[in-house]
Amino acid sequence: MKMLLKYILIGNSDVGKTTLAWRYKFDDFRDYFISTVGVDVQVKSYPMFNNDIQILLWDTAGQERFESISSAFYRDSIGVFLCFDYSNRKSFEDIPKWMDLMINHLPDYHHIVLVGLKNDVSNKHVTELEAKMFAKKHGIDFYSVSAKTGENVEKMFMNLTESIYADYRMNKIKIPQVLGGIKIQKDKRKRYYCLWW
Ligand SMILES: Nc1nc2c(ncn2[C@@H]2O[C@H](COP(=O)(O)OP(=O)(O)O)[C@@H](O)[C@H]2O)c(=O)[nH]1
Ligand SMILES: [Mg+2]
Repeated sequence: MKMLLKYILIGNSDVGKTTLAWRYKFDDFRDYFISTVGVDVQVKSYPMFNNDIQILLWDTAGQERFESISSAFYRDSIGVFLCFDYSNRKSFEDIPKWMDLMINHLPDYHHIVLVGLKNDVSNKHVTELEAKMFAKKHGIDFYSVSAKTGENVEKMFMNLTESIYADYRMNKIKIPQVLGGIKIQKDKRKRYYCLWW
């Protein structure tokens, strides 16, 4: 059995989304897929609990203006990583705009994670406390990560994947309801990509 989970990276240009996706991929490289519709998708497998869980991590390819991201990018996303950059105050202040923009396009079952990127920099213009407070106010998770050092990267993706898997095992995810956001596939053919377009 194969579970396919679509995760997306959202946030202003230059906050470090692509670097994060590459860091995630290099820890366990499986595949790399460049689409023709302006998104890059990193694929990563997790053989857990006798299941093969595959994460499809979608990254916008340089079109991070709010209006230019099509609703297809958000559709069926079971995990949303809302990214800001510790060294860029505006990237944090724009987070509510990203939330407003995408919220109506997400499936009923989804998780939103606030991500503070470039945790390694010394010139921080956002404090961890205010990021934590924002996350708490909106009932979402928060991680402080660095794609440069790798701090918290694997842990962040792994924790989300484990909690989705647990919800699935406890029947909290109704498959027809999230059809598209989560797919179960019984054979090993690589044709699953087409399910997402
Ligand atoms: N110090 C530091 N710089 C980073 C980190 N991640 C990305 N960068 C730098 O930030 C810039 C923008 O990164 P990029 O991944 O292209 O951002 P994107 O536009 O959001 O995809 C690049 O110069 C990266 O080298 C990080 O964790 N720490
Ligand atoms: Mg990028």
